[in-house]
Amino acid sequence: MIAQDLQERLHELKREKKAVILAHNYQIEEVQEAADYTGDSLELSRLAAELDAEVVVFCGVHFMAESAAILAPEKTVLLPEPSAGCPLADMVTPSALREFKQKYPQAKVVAYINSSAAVKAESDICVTSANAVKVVESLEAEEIIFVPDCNLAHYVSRQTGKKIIPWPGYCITHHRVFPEDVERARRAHPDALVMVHPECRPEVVEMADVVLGTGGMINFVRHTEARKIIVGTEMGMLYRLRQERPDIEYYLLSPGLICPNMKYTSLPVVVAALEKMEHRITVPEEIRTKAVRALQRMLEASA
Ligand code: CIZ
Repeated sequence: MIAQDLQERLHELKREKKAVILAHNYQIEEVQEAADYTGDSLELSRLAAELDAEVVVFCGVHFMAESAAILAPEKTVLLPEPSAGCPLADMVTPSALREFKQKYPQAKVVAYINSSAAVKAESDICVTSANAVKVVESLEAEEIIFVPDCNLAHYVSRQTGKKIIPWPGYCITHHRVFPEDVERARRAHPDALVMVHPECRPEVVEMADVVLGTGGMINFVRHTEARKIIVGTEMGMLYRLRQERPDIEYYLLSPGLICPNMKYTSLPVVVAALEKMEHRITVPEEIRTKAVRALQRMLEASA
């Protein structure tokens, strides 16, 4: 099918199935264009719960669709491409976390939203890159186990001064950026601002002018007077930023900033998902009730 036919078929299917298409900021252009809403994983999961739809097609990776299923258990949540996983989320398992917790019985467990439902269920509270500093500041605990991203854990400990015990996980895409990439990009665009994601290595974060998650980056460009920005996050974000502020010139910090899992979803894959009503993501109720508690605590702490 050609692109025009695919768009039409998608419209038909959406009406027929009472479906809504949600696309993460890192999705490819054609998927972001076809989506009803784009955003970060938490924004999209909240929309999944609030929107008047029976089916939610979550164009992103597995943990994101799981978060939608946690917050919207009465809806059918589809992940169009079942192999779209998150290596960072896979770096911590519930059993390994349970074992780790025994070493630090006094510690509170903070789970980055990039984790499985089962890991969230083992945690006291969740965070996103946008609210991690505020949420961790609100905790009274002396010790905090932070899973699974050690770079975000480091950033939060620097910002809050809290004692954080990091889990040794990392995002394979952001961790691939080095200080030399920042130097090279600054040399090529000396009058551009450097904006990076806190999943980058601490040495990279240290060199940046602005450190924000994807939602924060979108807000930032809405208001900035900067005309050139070097962007240190997954390349799909450039499309989203251009939609918001087309007058700004954006440069990707490093050609390595591409998440293969985010690129598996294409328009034909989304259409096929709705046609076949695949691949349904569900969370067992005993895990969901615990995971939703950790998410709700985060929403209260970051309100
Ligand atoms: O939570 C998200 O959506 C991710 C993966 C990154 C971000 O900064 O928004």
